[in-house]
Formats: sequence, structure tokens, C-alpha cells
Amino acid sequence: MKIAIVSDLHLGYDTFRNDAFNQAMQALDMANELADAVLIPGDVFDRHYPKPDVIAEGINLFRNLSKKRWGAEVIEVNGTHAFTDVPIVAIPGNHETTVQNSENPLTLLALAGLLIDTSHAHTVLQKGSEKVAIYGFGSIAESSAKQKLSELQPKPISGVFNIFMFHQTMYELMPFNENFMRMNDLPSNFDLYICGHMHNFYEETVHGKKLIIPGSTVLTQLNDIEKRKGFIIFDTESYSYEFIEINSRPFLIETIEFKDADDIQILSKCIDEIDKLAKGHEKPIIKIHLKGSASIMNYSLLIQKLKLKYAESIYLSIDASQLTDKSIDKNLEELRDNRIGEMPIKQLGNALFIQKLNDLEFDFSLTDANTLYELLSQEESKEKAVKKSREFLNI
Ligand SMILES: [Mn+2]
Repeated sequence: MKIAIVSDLHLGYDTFRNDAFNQAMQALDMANELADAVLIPGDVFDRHYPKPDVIAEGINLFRNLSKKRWGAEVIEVNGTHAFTDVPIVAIPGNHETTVQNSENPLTLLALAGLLIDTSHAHTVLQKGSEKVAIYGFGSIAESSAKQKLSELQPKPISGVFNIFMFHQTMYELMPFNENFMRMNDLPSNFDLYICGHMHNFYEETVHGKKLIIPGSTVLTQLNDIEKRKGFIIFDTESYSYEFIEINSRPFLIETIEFKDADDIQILSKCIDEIDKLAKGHEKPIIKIHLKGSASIMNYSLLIQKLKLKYAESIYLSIDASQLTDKSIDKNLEELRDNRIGEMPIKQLGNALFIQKLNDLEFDFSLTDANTLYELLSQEESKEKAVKKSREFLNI
């Protein structure tokens, strides 16, 4: 059986609302042509409370899909949200689930009979004599996932090809939080593991079998590795798969290096490069990394100017975190050399001290202010310095 794995469609995603819908439609239509069934490991919708027109997008998308011819059919379900025999099988992702565990937008599609929500349940598909069972583990708080799995004890069904479908962060891929699930926490003896949630494509090994994460069908994170968008066609007979790329909005990344540049030089170089990159693309996403050294008066103004210039034609993102400001460098150098401007720090401190005494109308005829400063600024404890100064002042 050929199984399409299409994940993280994010219908209603604000930044690229039309992209989310068009790219989901493109992926699902291609899936229908190339595969016998579709599995969706979460995040069909971007929010658990989408607006009615976003829910309408979901209904239109899946109603059209339901009407198409599919190679496989649903022959058995032990879940509560199974009202169709069309082989489109899904689970809710973290963007869809609600804290109260009440109905969410994905379960609405399931209640309408447009797909099957196989949360905590098996769905069995058949094509000819071949059967494929999918066990779904809908998204749950990362800290509860392991516990929930040990309560549910998901088991494969004997004599069929078994798929475990889930939507969690895997610690091995994103080791940011001890709460994330480890590969070894996943139930064993399944033939294939598929996961949503992470928006880039990954292939890993779990209990000696493949774990496939197709990534999202729409650009969301704009990090440098999120480039290729598409879905997976997995062939259960050959135990192999193919990544099918879809047409996604162009995402172009460029690094521009500078040496001692000023605002005007940076601005004009950026405009040159952005114009070159954007040529021939219809409203692309362009991300520019600025690197090197510069002396800039106002970073945010510079970035704002560029964004304004391209507001209509480009989704522009500018990262200036690797651009070092020369004026800051100069100040640091001076501090390292124990001077600020041309004046050594000690001398500057002395001048400030005298200035302060002046402000306090100190009587300079009574004592030597320079000696007092020396005593106070000696490199020893504050208490000792004050004690010595008091002795010197006879107080
Ligand atoms: Mn997602």
C-alpha cells in the first residue's frame, strides 16, 4: 500500500494564510494521485478556535478530497470519531487540542465524516489483501506524554502492517527540555513511526524501524533549514519512501558581509542584493544575515527603512545579530586600555571626585583632595579605604 504522510498544514496561519490553504490543497491532491491513503499527524488547523471562514477552508478541502477515488478503504475503527470509509486518517496536533480535551476543529471534520480522528484508537485500512493499521496518539502536553503512553499501552495488531502516528517533540532532535519524549519511550513492535509537530523533514530510527517526520506544508519558522516543503509517500511493500516536494513560496537566504561600513553603505548594499535575489519571484520570502563590522547610528531605523521599501513586494526578514558595531568595539578597547577617550580612567576618576567635592562646597584649604582620592581608590576593601581616609581627615 502506498501511504501519503502529509503534516502540519496550519490552515488559517496568519502570515501566509493563502499559502497554507493552497499548499495544503496541492499536497493533498498530489497525495490522492500518488497514494492509496493519507495520514495526517496533526496541525491541520493553526488554532484550536479557528474563525468560521478557516473552518470552511478545512471543510472545502476535505470534502473535495473525500469525493475522489482512493486505492484503500477503511474497514475497521475502534475510535469514537469515525464516520467515513474514505482513507484519510488524522490526529489533532498541539495547535488543535484544547486543555479541556473537548471537541477541537479536527474532531469537527471527523464528526462531519470528512476524515477519521484515530486518537487513542486503531484504524485499519485495506487494499486488496493487504491491511495497514494506524494507531493514533493525539498531541498531549510534553510532560504527560510518557505517562499517558504507559497508561494506554498501544499494541500493534497481529498480521498487518502497523503504524504508530503521533505529534510530540522528540528530545533527540530538539534537546531543549528534559520533559520531551525520547525515542525509546515510544511503544515497540510497530513497523513504522510517523510524527508531526516538527516543521522540517527528518528520518530517524526507533526500535530498529523508521521514524518519519515529513515537516509542514507551509513555511512558518523561517529558520535557515526550513526550505523544502512537501510530503512523504511511503510504500509498505518495499519499506521505502520518497519525499515529494510541493511548490512553496520562494524562501531565499543571503549573508552580506561588511567591513567598517556606515548606514548608507549598508543600506545601498542591502538594496542591491535584495533586488538581485527577488528578481523573477512573486513576493518571495527573503532573509538577510548582516555580518562583519559597522558603525551604525540606528539599527532599527535601518531595518525599518528596508522593510518599508519592500513592504508590497517581499516578505523581508533581517538579522543583524552578527554585525558588530565599531563604536561599541572602540569603547571596549578603551576600557581594556584603562582609558576613556584620551584620559586614563584613574585621572578621569580623580577629576570627577574633585568636581563632586566642588559641588558639595568642600573647603580645599583644609586638606589635600588628591591624597584623599588616592586613599579612597586604593585596591583594597571599601571598609579599609574608608577607615584610612577617616584617619587622614582626622574624623
Ligand atoms: Mn505544527
